[in-house]
Amino acid sequence: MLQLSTPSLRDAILRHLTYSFGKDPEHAILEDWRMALSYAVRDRIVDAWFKATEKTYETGAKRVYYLSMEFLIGRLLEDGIVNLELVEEAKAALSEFDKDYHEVLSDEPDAALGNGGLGRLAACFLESLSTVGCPAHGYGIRYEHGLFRQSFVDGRQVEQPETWLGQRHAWEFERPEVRYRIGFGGHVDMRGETVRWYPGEEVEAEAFDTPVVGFRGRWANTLRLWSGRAIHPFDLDAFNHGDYARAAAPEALARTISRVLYPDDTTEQGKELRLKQEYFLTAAALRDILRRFNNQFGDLRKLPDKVAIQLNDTHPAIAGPELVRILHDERGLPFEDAMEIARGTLSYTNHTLMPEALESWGEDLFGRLLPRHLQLVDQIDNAHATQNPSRTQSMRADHQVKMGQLSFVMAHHVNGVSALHTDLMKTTVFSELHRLHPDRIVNETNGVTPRRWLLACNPALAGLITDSIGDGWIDDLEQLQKLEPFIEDSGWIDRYWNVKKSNKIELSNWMGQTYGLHTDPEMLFDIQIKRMHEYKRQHLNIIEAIAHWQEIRENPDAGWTPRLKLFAGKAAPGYFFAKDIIRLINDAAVVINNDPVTNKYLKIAFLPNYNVSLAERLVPAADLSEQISTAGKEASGTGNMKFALNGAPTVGTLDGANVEIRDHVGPENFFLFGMTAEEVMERRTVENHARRAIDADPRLASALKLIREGRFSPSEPDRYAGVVDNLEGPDFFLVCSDFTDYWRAQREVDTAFADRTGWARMAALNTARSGWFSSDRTIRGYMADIWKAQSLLP
Ligand code: GPU
Repeated sequence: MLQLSTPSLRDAILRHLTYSFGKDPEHAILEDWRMALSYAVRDRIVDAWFKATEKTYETGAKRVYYLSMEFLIGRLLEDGIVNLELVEEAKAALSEFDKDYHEVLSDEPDAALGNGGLGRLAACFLESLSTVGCPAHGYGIRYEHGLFRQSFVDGRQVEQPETWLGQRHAWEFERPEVRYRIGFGGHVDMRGETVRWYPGEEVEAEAFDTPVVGFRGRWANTLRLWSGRAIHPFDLDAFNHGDYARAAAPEALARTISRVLYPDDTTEQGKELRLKQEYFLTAAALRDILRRFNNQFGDLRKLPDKVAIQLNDTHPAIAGPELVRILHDERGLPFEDAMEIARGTLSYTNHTLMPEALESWGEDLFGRLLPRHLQLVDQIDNAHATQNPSRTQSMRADHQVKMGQLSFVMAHHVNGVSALHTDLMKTTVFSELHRLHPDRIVNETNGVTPRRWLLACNPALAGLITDSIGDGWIDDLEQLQKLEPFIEDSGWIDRYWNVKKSNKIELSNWMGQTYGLHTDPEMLFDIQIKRMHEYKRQHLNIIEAIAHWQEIRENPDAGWTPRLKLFAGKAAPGYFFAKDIIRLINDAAVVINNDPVTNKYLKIAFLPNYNVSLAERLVPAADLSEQISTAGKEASGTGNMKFALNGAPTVGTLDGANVEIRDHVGPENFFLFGMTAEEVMERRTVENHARRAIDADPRLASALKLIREGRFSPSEPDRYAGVVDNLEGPDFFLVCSDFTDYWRAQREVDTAFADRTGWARMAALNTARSGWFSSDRTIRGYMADIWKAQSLLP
């Protein structure tokens, strides 16, 4: 391979500034500096990338393909700098040009190609796959517009389009030579044994590659995103007739397919364009995978030995029928063999049990867009029924195609994302399929990458840890256990506490400058950041805050623990209840923050436009992590892990990975409250459960009364009538039933926080015992249990 000597970062920045961007230091704007630094870093990543690719070819190793409709990668420059251990060099180089490192990093727009946990998990997985040296590709869609930008007008959420490509983006390589035609609609031609699909409409998928570098630059994988283009981009005939709109129409239509990310999190949209996007991603990825496999190995029967394809939820579930179609219709393998090869290659991760998120498509729409695939789904379903005579549920009931069942049947392994979630999969949604295939479901509890979620976002804590136990923890996070002996040392605990304090001061200053929000870093920083959803129960949090406010007002001098409650999160644009909760929090914040009697003790803020970068600011400064979903509803959670790792104990329910976090950090370092998943199911059957809970708790009753009477919306007193009606009536997510115990847990938090040393120890124990929640551990689990893939690192 071509060997070039590596210039110093300073020289590389100057070269790129000059020759890639045509600026000298005097005329360069911030974006030029950001781009020049990015290119300088990118050059080094490319070196690692080529080496990894060579090694993968040389060894003929099995490759992993992670198919996901979302990759919530955020900013990439700091990731690259941190993973290549260039932080000090980059700071020094920039300061030679009088540029501030953090200012340059902050110029990069977030790539928000995802909604929430599922998309961020995919991004953490990519980084861990590279860090552990597993040959892998991520496949996704290059949305022109990622998740919308959120702002508030009179407390209400307003959505604006996001335009991450509006500024220059440093990380992708366009691959105009990698293009596939993707078809939709049309008809199926059956001639005896030979079946052919003739699509009625075609678009082209073009590849854009982003290298993803692992820690210390020892390995790099590829994120390949597909962009839609027209096959014949321009209708010259229409143009010549003066019809310019019609002339440009083919291009506009084709580009629509990768235009925007659907802004729904754990709810299904069921729109035609969404199904098109799903097939577009999947079909392009499979063509690419098979081309690469063909070049290197050829014999399709070896596919399961050389290729592992992971389906991130059911969104790419069409991969099952598509792979069967290619192997059977196009390559001529018998249907049964095609099935076996496809199943040997595919595996499926389930991320929710909530019925509204389980994808299913009406057969009319499905058959219109993918006529051959509908036939194959039937054939797959029939074969499965024949092989399993005791089966009662079809994936084709009610004129629907049920993507969860299809994915299960087409996968050699199906995994849940936390121990509790996996158990519930076996007993609820997939109980029949689990009975028929008892070895198929496995658990792989989620994790987060410690490079981004500790080393990069919390340099002060990372520094203390490395000072104390060396830097082996960065890619072997369980080494954090070595911190435990230090926790007995009061001098060390002081240092730990000072780290947290400095992070809180930094956040406070930033919030002051950015939002004009004045906060006292001495307060307990209580943070709930995640998508807005009834099951995540941000309303439980704000109702408790209102009740607490009342209590402080009644007795202002009772020595309250001062608390700052921070919220952030987006609601799907069509999810009106969730938007009401945002508005309620904003309205309540105005009233409570302006109460001179109480505002030393309680302050509330909802920060707009939650994204990965905002999380990176908030997580290191948190004292308390709110993980308060209705038990049985949050598949795992991953924010919960980021907080624990950064020394914020959890107030939470026994839901998702909270259960495992509590097991690891110890029950005495976790504020547990609420019903268990089993008790939740019981409680739902109790008549008037909400009413009973309200009647039993005057604090809850009076908080709900204040909301109903318009205490927080004086100009429109019945603004929240709908919200309160829901809580007093169906209250499906059992806010009222869990309120009293939540309130108790919060008072325990108050008492515990008043003991500074005790709290600091608890926080430090959370850090020391969170090592298991590294996504490196998760990825090694997938490699061993599901993919049978090897690391290629020495
Ligand atoms: N999740 Br389904 C999403 O973020 N979006 C989805 O569409 C679906 C699930 C989340 C789960 O809600 C969360 O509990 C989990 O930690 C995360 O996926 C990653 O597994």
